[in-house]
Amino acid sequence: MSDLFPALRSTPDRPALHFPARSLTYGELAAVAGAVARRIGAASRVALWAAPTPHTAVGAVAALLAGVPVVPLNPKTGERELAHIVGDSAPTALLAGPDDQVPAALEALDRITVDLDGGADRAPQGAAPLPGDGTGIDPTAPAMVVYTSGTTGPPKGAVLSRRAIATSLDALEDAWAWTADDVLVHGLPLFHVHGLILGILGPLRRGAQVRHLGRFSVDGVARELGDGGTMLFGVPTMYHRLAEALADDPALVKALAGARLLVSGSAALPLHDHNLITAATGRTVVERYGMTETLMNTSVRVDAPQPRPGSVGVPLPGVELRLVDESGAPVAAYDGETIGEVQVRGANLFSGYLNRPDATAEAFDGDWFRTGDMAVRDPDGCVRLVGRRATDLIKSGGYKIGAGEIENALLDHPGVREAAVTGEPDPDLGERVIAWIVPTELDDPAARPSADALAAHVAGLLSPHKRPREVRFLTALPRNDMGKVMKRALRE
Ligand code: MCA
Ligand code: AMP
Repeated sequence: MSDLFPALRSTPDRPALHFPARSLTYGELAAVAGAVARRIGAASRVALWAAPTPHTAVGAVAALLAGVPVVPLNPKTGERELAHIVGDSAPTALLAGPDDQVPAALEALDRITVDLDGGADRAPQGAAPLPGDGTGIDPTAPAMVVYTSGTTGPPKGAVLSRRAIATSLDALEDAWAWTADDVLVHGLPLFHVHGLILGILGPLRRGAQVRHLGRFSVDGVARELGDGGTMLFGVPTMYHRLAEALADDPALVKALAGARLLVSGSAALPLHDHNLITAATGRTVVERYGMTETLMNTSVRVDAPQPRPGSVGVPLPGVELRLVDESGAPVAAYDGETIGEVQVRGANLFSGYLNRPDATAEAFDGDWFRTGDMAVRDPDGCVRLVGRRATDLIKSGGYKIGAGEIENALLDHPGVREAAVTGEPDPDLGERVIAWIVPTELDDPAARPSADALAAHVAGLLSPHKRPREVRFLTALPRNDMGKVMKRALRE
């Protein structure tokens, strides 16, 4: 595990990264990322402006080569969320592309420009071609801090070690027979585990190629998968859009049918979309189950005896998984019926939440991590997820969104007296964010803030994907005797 990316040295001529505007071989990536790594030097922590560009991929590799923890930032993050992340993670430098315009909150950081043309010639005389390829760096040292929402309060930074990343990627190699000859296609955002760790670092660890679409589109998937792509990663919203397009798009049918592996994750892929894709292409989408804090826990294996839509497969090598009942006792049954909370342990786990020992302690039951996901196990060991413990966590477009965080943002709008946020089923996004608002001006509907204004308010303070998709006005929120909002009554 000492060397995270052996292909940087061993196969310099093979293709590594392909983005719409630019491609790099492993040799080019080694030169460019090596030069950036030397400039990162001894920074204590670096932020990464994680736009969907090759600069983000190079910046992440550079930080890993330098052995300096990197904090990927969603370039669309609003001012409050960004201020929290920067304040909490305290980076000393910012990695960004030459054309990236960054908000004022980041201007005080030492900017390290990721220059895709500034490779080997920048290396000082006699410098090692690649600093810190892993030899000498403690595998348990922090490699990345990825921010993730909880039910209340601002997002927490999950600290991921080099070992956790390598362990999880190698477990997927085993489950998916992932080789250097694979060509992965995706259009996922690059500031989360799915797009960045699995979707960029995954292929690079294998010595394989990744083709990033810049942004997801059905046409982009058809083009790149049809032109030599062997694997596709996506969230269920992306597979839903592909499924809906299949009836009128023979090139897309051919592209999906010809892929070696179609993988969905981050949320449940509805059976309806599974069935549409299988009926049109003959392929079964493989689901894997993970979390920012645990990286990947289970997957349907490529050598599974039969397709299992609706199942997230079996625990990956090195992952111990148990179900626990309400009293905290392990559930022994493999009967496809007895529900328990999923708990996991293994070298794939995060090291804790940054600056939040309280939240870290709460997240564990001994050395078992409590995922909050509810599941059953089938007689053959396959796990099926059936729900989530917290109703205040919403999964929309594959993004995890905490209701409390949005409620706090809405309450800061002058037109809002009371606010509650719930998730409702949505055929495209899985769930959509609904805001229930008691306006300040109860008696004058014309003085209410518009739904668009509230959406823009949340997008500007937090992130666009957290904005309410629908706003419903009430004269009062239903509350119980303790004054707590009864969200079930709202939904009914
Ligand atoms: C619209 N937009 C706005 C507003 N309205 N911006 C600001 N204010 C507004 N009021 C913009 C959006 O920013 C976006 O811009 C565009 O309009 C469309 O917005 P939206 O409808 O939200 O996006 P979409 O095109 O429908 O996105 C669907 C999507 C996306 C592409 C599927 O949800 C997505 O990329 N999801 C991936 C989530 C993910 O990677 N999760 C992994 C975390 P623009 O189009 O320019 O962006 S989970 C994880 O990592 C674990 C480990 C796991 O298991 O995987
Ligand atoms: P995040 O914390 O954003 O990384 O999201 C992790 C959560 O996404 C998990 O706890 C699950 O609830 C959900 N998730 C991930 N993969 C799947 C999947 N294949 N099926 C259902 N839910 C999933």
